[in-house]
Amino acid sequence: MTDSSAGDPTPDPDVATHDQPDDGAVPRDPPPPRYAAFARPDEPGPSRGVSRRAVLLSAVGAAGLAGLAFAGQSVSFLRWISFLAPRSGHGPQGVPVNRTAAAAGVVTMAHAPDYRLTVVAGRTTRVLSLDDLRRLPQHTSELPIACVEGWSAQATWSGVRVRDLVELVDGDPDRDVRFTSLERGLYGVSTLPANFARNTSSLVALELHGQTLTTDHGYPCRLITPNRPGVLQTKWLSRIEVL
Ligand SMILES: Nc1nc2c(c(=O)[nH]1)N[C@H]1C(S)=C(S)[C@@H](COP(=O)(O)O)O[C@H]1N2
Ligand SMILES: [Mo]
Repeated sequence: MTDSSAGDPTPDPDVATHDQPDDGAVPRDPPPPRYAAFARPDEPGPSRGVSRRAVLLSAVGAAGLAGLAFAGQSVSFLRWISFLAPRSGHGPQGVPVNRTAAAAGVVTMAHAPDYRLTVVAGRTTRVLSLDDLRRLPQHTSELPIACVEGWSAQATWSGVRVRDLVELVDGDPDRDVRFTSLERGLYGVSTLPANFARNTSSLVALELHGQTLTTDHGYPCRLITPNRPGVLQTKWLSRIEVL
C-alpha cells in the first residue's frame, strides 16, 4: 500500500467502510481523537490523512512514554498492569460501561414518564412509548460489545428488530438509518448502513441478559448490531430516522 497522506481520498483499509454514499446532510462536531476513525467511516476527511509514518511515530512515542512510566515509577506497577487489562466482566449486568448515564447527563430524561422513541421515514412518524416498544415483536441476539479502548464482552440482548421499526414507518430497507441519543454531543448519534439495518440480529435492545437494561447500558433502549465498533452502538435512543 502506498502512503495516502497527500489528500488521497482512498479509504484507510483499517477502517470499516461500506458502499452506501453518505449525503453528509447533518453537520457535526468532529469526534474526539480516540474515536475519530469511526465517526464518518464513509467520508474522507482530515482524520483520514494520517500517514503510516505518523502512526509509527505515535507508536514510538507511546512506547517511550510507557518506558518513562516504568523508569520514573510515576504509576505503580500494579496500577499499570490493571490499566492494560481488559475491563470485561465489570459493570452492571456483567458488561463494562464506557460512559455512564450520569456522565452523559441523561438519567432524568431516560426515566421520564413521558419518554418516547420517535421513528421517522419521510413524512411518516411514529412516536413510541416504552410500553409500545415492549408490545412489538421481541427478538434476542447474542452479540458482543467491542470497545476500541480494549475490552469486549459477549452478551444476550432482547428487543425490537431495527428492520421491524423501519417497516413500521414504511421506510425503504435500502436506506441507511440514523440513531440519535437523548445525550447531545459527540457520541449521541450514529448512522447504520442499510445492510446492517436489514440484518435480523440488529436490535433496538430493551433487555440485557434477560433483564431490563440498566440506565448505564442505555435504558430505555439502545442500538446493538453485529460487527460494529462499540462507539456506534448508541445508548439512550430518542430518535430513529430512515435517511
Ligand atoms: N449515547 C451514547 N452511546 C454510546 C456511548 C456514549 O458515550 N454515549 N459510548 C459508546 C461506546 S464507546 C461503547 S464501547 C458502548 C459501550 O456500551 P456499554 O456502556 O453498554 O457497555 O456504548 C456506545 N454507545
Ligand atoms: Mo467504546
